[in-house]
Amino acid sequence: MAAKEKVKVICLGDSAVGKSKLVERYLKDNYKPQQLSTYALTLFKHVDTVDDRQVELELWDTAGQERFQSMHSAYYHGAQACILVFDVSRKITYKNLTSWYKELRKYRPKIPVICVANKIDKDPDMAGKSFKFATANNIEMFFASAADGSNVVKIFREAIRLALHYKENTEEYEDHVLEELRLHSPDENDFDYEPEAEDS
Ligand SMILES: Nc1nc2c(ncn2[C@@H]2O[C@H](COP(=O)(O)OP(=O)(O)O)[C@@H](O)[C@H]2O)c(=O)[nH]1
Ligand SMILES: [Mg+2]
Repeated sequence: MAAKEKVKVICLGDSAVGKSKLVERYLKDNYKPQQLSTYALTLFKHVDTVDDRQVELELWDTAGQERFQSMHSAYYHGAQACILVFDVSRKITYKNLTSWYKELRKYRPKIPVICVANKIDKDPDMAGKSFKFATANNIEMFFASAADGSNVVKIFREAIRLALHYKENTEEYEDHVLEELRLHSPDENDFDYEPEAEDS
């Protein structure tokens, strides 16, 4: 049998929009988080079948750091797709998509993004509405409910599909160069874990 393809997909969005619930819904019985406390993230490995191909998914979920409106660069490193979530019942989480998207693009300029309007069970009238953020950035948009499971599996499979597509159509050296450029351009907004570096 051919070796399994591997993809890394990351979840982004404000605190309490339902990222972890969506992941949990998707993984169901396989929900075994590996907490990496250093980076404030949770990592899941899961094998899924998409278009008759077995894919080893590495799914990254935040574990609190998103409260600071920014993630460590390691979170973005090597990601091939991003699921960007907001809560339809809290407008601010929609507004903040812009800053999440900006940070994502700083590290991963070209990876595919899926925008998820979650908690649609709370406000079914929102379903079908078009959201400027998604149309303006030409991002695929899904309405979901982690509570009742609507669209959840579909979203993750679509993310895997897009990640595979990205992997197959982006030369590895190009990806590498983009990341190197990023790593070597200092940015004052970079999060630094060294407490010594804080005051100057
Ligand atoms: N009604 C409803 N509540 C949800 C949904 N998804 C998540 N929640 C609730 O929202 C809260 C935050 O969810 P969580 O997954 O921890 O959000 P995270 O911080 O983005 O990971 C929890 O109380 C969830 O039960 C949903 O689709 N519908
Ligand atoms: Mg969470």
